[in-house]
Amino acid sequence: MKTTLKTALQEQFLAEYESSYLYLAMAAYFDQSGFSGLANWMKQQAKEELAHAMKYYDYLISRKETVTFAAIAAPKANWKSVKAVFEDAYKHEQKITASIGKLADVALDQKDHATYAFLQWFVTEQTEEENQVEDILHKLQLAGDNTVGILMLDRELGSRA
Ligand code: OFO
Repeated sequence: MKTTLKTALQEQFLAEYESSYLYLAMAAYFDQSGFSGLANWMKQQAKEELAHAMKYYDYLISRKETVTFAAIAAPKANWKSVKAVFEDAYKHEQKITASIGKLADVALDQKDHATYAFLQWFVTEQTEEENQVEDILHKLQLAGDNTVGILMLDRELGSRA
């Protein structure tokens, strides 16, 4: 595998851990604010991100490439509202979608079809992740400052397993 592609995959492995860390920080913010359902949703999301990281780990190993480790920056810990948390989550997913798009471009550029095929799962997954967060944001927009509406969403998101 060419160095640029290998480095990009190693960086994405780290980015998935960063995502997990960010969502766990969001979960803690919700738990500490009394929204256990929203916290549950974020904890499940944090677990999914770890599973994504492992896909990169396994792929690098399967291609006989090195898995590299680096420090993970501390995520933000405070937000001004429930909506602000999901706005950040949405921006974060858009950023991840863009970086997977770039990774796929590099794979195509280098005619590494195996990596390009591997990345297709993530391309599909990102559409789903962006849609899920967008849907929650839409519900929060409808709820506005209505606490009952936010508590109903808290109950709904508490069932994510
Ligand atoms: Fe790994 O999908 Fe979100 O960031």
